Amino acid sequence: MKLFHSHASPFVRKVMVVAHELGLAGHIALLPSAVHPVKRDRSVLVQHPLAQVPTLIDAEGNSLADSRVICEYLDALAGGGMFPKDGAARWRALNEQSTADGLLDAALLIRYELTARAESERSAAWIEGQTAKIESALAWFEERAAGFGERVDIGTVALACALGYLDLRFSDIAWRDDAPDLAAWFATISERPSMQATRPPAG
Ligand SMILES: N[C@@H](CCC(=O)N[C@@H](CS)C(=O)NCC(=O)O)C(=O)O
Repeated sequence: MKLFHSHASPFVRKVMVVAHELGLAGHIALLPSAVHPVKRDRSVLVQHPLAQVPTLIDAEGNSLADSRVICEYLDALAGGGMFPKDGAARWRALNEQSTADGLLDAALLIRYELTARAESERSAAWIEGQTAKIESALAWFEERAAGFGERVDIGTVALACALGYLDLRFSDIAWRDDAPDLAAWFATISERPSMQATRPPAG
């Protein structure tokens, strides 16, 4: 399998953490990409119309996007492990994944506002709205963090990757100040080999 990736992408990181946890990381060759919402990367575009990372090319040459589909695909390939099979545990993990991904979508919208748009086109109200979304998602997770325990599934992995991205790109958001339980939980899960192996380079 091949994966179009970028070192800083939190969605790619989620896929690779899942791959490490499932023992599949060694079967995935990383392909470089230069994806951008405006200047699209044609090498990814010819494989998938959204031209985003992560995009996976499977062993038969089929392309798969996005991170949720790729993670579920890898989980099926490995015979399960990262997606609780049914009942409340499944809906909880999927809902946590959606919320963590939504937090990341808001963070990326801010990032693109600041890096892909001319200064004269930027909207302070837009950035404020997306920041509020990040803050309310963090508060939602803080309410739940004490109950995470040692659970490692698609919900907690998505959250860990989202928090890692905030630390990488939004160090001005001092999220630990208002989320002590989340901070303690994140420090522990960050020690896992899967998280260590996928740590983005600083900068
Ligand atoms: N929902 C997608 C989001 C992927 C995404 O936003 N990837 C970013 C990089 S972190 C990207 O490819 N940006 C370029 C673009 O949006 O065209 C997923 O879960 O994979």
